[in-house]
Amino acid sequence: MTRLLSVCCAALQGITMEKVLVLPLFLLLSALTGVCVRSPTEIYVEAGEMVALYCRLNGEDNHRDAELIWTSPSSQEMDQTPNMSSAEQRHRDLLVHGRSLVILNATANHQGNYSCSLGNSSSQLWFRVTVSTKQRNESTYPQICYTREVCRLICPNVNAPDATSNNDIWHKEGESSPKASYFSSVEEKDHGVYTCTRSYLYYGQIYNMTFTVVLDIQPKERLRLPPVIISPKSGVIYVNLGSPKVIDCKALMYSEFDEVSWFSTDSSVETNSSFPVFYNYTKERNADGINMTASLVFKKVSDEDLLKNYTCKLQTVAGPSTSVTISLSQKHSPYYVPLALGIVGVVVMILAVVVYVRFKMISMRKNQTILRS
Ligand SMILES: *[C@@H]1O[C@H](CO)[C@@H](O)[C@H](O)[C@H]1NC(C)=O
Ligand SMILES: *[C@@H]1O[C@H](CO)[C@@H](O)[C@H](O)[C@H]1NC(C)=O
Ligand SMILES: *[C@@H]1O[C@H](CO)[C@@H](O)[C@H](O)[C@H]1NC(C)=O
Ligand SMILES: *[C@@H]1O[C@H](CO)[C@@H](O)[C@H](O)[C@H]1NC(C)=O
Ligand SMILES: *[C@@H]1O[C@H](CO)[C@@H](O)[C@H](O)[C@H]1NC(C)=O
Ligand SMILES: *[C@@H]1O[C@H](CO)[C@@H](O)[C@H](O)[C@H]1NC(C)=O
Ligand SMILES: *[C@@H]1O[C@H](CO)[C@@H](O)[C@H](O)[C@H]1NC(C)=O
Ligand SMILES: *[C@@H]1O[C@H](CO)[C@@H](O)[C@H](O)[C@H]1NC(C)=O
Ligand SMILES: *[C@@H]1O[C@H](CO)[C@@H](O)[C@H](O)[C@H]1NC(C)=O
Ligand SMILES: CC(=O)N[C@H]1CO[C@H](CO)[C@@H](O)[C@@H]1O
Repeated sequence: MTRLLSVCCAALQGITMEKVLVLPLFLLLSALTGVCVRSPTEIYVEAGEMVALYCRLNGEDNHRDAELIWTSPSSQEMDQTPNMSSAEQRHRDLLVHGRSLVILNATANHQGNYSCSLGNSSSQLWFRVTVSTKQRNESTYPQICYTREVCRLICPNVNAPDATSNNDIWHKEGESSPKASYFSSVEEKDHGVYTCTRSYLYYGQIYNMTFTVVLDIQPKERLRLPPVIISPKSGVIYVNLGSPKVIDCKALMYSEFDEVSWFSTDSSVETNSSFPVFYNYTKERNADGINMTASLVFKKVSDEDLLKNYTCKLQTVAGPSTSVTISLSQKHSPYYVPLALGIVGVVVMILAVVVYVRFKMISMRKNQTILRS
């Protein structure tokens, strides 16, 4: 995707790194769409290859449905490409597919500046196509796999019509026979430069598009677990009616945008501590992530509270939310347990005293007999 990315990066001017870190992805993407910068995207293609120029203009709302207009070096005038006659397209080995202009069989005649724009909008993207006849000179796509893990080489997705067959043909640089794109357990020695050739059928001809993927093999990454609720577990929590109760929901997460909150059966729980049931929370940041604790506070557990379910929900920006649901139940016969413990205690003490006295008397008698004799 380097070709596309260079367009994006150009459009990123004016957004500082700080903002990028804080901006949620969707904001970032929407910020990208309108802005356009005139420096052209460099495209290198080998003669005889196919290449697709993707127009990454989404347009502002009022231009969303506008036609894409391409200009090419061979025609100085504007091409209303959606209506460029197919004979004309074929003559030039050009094809418009969706938002892409496809050069089917690159020749020196295709070199030069291309642009796309949306309707009458002012934003315009430029591409500078260079056709090389010597060695392969094109964008490379980096890919990382981890030692002793499954690795599948990914042929970059291009913005061209569907390939004729799904069978991309892979070659490793310096080896003549084709390679499989799948490693069940990838090794250090598998790193290197791979090419992927994908075939397309147009006008009864097969055209090839070749991509270069640079595979890097790295040691296994330290596993980062998904955000998780550590406690409580779903189930019943025993409480004393009329007593205060605090239930801590502890979660481990990695993003400032992740949140832990409590819901009851019918609504979200208040965070206002003047309510009889509310929750408050703390966040602790450390090198491993963020520990967040949301404490559900019952000032006095009521009968009503026993009828509801309480759900602690962890909402994450990175994935689906997770939750645990608990309900409250009254502790059974709260006075029995201490009472029983008390009785056992008393019995044990009495026994101890009896045994002690008994031994004392025996030893005293022994002493007396020794003295008499
Ligand atoms: C591509 O162009 C070259 C040079 O004009 C020609 O020899 C070749 O047959 C063309 N390939 C296809 C698939 O049209
Ligand atoms: C393409 O545009 C660049 C400026 O962006 C210009 O310097 C160059 O001469 C143009 N090339 C052609 C073939 O028109
Ligand atoms: C652009 O075209 C739209 C209709 O396609 C029209 O409503 C709008 O006024 C035009 N804007 C300019 C600046 O010409
Ligand atoms: C491709 O070739 C051009 C000159 O023909 C050179 O300026 C450019 O750096 C080369 N790009 C790569 C990726 O080799
Ligand atoms: C396209 O690739 C296939 C398989 O690699 C090859 O047999 C064929 O000759 C290529 N066609 C062109 C026009 O380069
Ligand atoms: C909390 O609730 C009380 C009573 O409903 C209200 O008076 C108070 O303004 C609220 N406090 C906050 C911070 O919302
Ligand atoms: C949450 O509220 C409880 C009860 O008012 C209080 O004891 C506790 O300190 C509060 N915790 C935080 C982090 O504010
Ligand atoms: C966060 O929670 C984890 C797991 O319970 C614990 O090992 C770690 O010490 C906690 N970190 C902080 C800063 O409380
Ligand atoms: C509480 O949860 C249990 C099990 O998840 C469910 O059977 C019960 O209907 C729920 N009660 C309410 C009031 O939602
Ligand atoms: C996609 C597009 O704009 N198609 C137009 C091509 O031109 C005919 C008339 O010649 C229009 O009817 C199409 O809408």
